[in-house]
Amino acid sequence: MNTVSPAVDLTSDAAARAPGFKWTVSQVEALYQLPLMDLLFRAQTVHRGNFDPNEVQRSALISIKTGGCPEDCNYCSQSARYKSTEREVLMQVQEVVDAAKEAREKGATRFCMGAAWRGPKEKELEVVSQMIREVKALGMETCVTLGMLKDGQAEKLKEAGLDYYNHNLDTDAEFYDQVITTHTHADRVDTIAQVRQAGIKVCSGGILGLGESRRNRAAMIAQLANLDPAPDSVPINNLVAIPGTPLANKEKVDNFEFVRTIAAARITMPKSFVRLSAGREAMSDEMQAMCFFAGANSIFYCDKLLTTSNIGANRDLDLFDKLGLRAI
Ligand code: SAM
Ligand code: DTB
Ligand code: SF4
Repeated sequence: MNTVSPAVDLTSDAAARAPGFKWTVSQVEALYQLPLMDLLFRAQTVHRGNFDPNEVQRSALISIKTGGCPEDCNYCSQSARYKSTEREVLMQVQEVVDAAKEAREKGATRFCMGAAWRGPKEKELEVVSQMIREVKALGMETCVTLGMLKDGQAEKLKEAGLDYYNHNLDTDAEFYDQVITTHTHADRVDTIAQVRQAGIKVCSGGILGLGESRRNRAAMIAQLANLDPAPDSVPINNLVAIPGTPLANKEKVDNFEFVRTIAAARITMPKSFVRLSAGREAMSDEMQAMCFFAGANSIFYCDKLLTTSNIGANRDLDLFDKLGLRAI
């Protein structure tokens, strides 16, 4: 057992809220090493200080442009290199708006649109901007994830009414080139800075199960928490192993290690929504409940993620009912 039993120090969570505070990797690693009950208690305490613990935000997700991506992210079905997904063209604006209406009827409050691009071309950005305008007009929050942005593009998205831009750091800067070689961790940080500067809220998190160590996980959490300010929304994905990708046969992350990561995200980013993201379909109700207790307060609420299936609204409604959770 690699846990130690230091006293639960709640005062350090107040210190972490002081302006200019930066997390070291060792400090985050020390959180991971707490006995699970101490870690969960501490995460739940931070959670209750910042959120209603019985409320969970729900976003729907749609792939507006699937496959054929020039990037080589080892986990992704949409890279042109792995031939795991058929390449499709950019969806029509009306098709996307119809999907958003359907999601709104089911109770989603935010609509996320994802495209498998290294980054958008100007013409593509215009079409996506129109999608944003029309989804926004339905009264939903909007989010897009389009890859790296060039100067001026974030401002155009802001003008169209974009609320959130998703761009994950995905993994520790030091581990990044073991998983992705076609762009760098610094490129990701740069796009996040452009998004923030344009006044768009940042959604940035990571993915577990890439073969990273606990230290890599702690480093990724520290790198997210030390973005100034921390992302408004932090998706934590559990690898969905996709046949044909280099990570198709990777060993699964232990459930408690995943819960510890949610708790570490909650403690280090007290005011951010922490999203229990990809991989939920393979989780039991009890595992999801433990993630909510550890501070997750957002989910993807839809039958499909981008190319893989998700739990679906009925099972979610059932679980919310059993746990007494309210959707926001
Ligand atoms: N191309 C854009 C990008 O890379 O930012 C947007 C789409 S990309 C699919 C969004 C995120 O989905 C990735 O950053 C990664 O965290 C997550 N993701 C991709 N494939 C996944 C998989 N097989 N399992 C779990 N999460 C995955
Ligand atoms: C995020 O962090 N996870 C979502 C969303 N942002 C775009 C995507 C999950 C993708 C899971 C694999 C797939 O469906 O292809
Ligand atoms: Fe392309 Fe994004 Fe998939 Fe990487 S994660 S291959 S950038 S769609």
